[in-house]
Amino acid sequence: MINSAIWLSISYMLGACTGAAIAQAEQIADGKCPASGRTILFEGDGSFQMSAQSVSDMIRNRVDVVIFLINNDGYTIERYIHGMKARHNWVQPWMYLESPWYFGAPKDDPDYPVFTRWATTWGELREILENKQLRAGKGFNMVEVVMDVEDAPSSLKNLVLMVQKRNVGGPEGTSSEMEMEERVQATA
Ligand SMILES: Cc1ncc(C[n+]2csc(CCOP(=O)(O)OP(=O)(O)O)c2C)c(N)n1
Ligand SMILES: [Mg+2]
Repeated sequence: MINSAIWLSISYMLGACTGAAIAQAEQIADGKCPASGRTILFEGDGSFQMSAQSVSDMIRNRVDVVIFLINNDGYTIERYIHGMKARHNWVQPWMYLESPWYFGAPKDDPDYPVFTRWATTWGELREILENKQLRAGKGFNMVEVVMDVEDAPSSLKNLVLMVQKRNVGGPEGTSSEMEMEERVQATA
């Protein structure tokens, strides 16, 4: 597993995923990796927008990949750190699932199938996860998972709170810190 550590450089994972998938295909061909091996990427919408042209490289190199694109309308981690209402944390809503077509993916090529789906509920996601083509991981597979703007794991919310408290340096909270604490409690 390759993990982009929290709040380090975003967006390189699309390129890293391309390299990992090419390496995995070579290892499968050499018998060094089980043939059932798959390359699966979880990518934020904001991160995707910084290096979307990697999809072009994936298609050009016929990379077998499964991408889960987490669409929460922008930079949610930044919202938690710098404020929910900051305008610069929103990104232009793209038609993410059109990206393979824009970058010239083959239509109806059995050697390189393209699978795209959109999930807005758990039920839709569960159904997509049952799909045989997605599970096989062959070709270009992309699932756009739509989330609420403020949806984030409690571990992230608590981390942000802890860092904010440490940065303030005193026992008294600032108003934005207290706002954040209320928000964490409200959404826990
Ligand atoms: C190269 C780079 N630019 C900017 C940042 C600052 N930054 C950290 S997280 C983030 C937003 C990530 O948005 P997204 O991928 O949509 O993830 P989300 O938090 O919404 O799940 C930004 C801009 C960074 N870490 N690295
Ligand atoms: Mg996002």
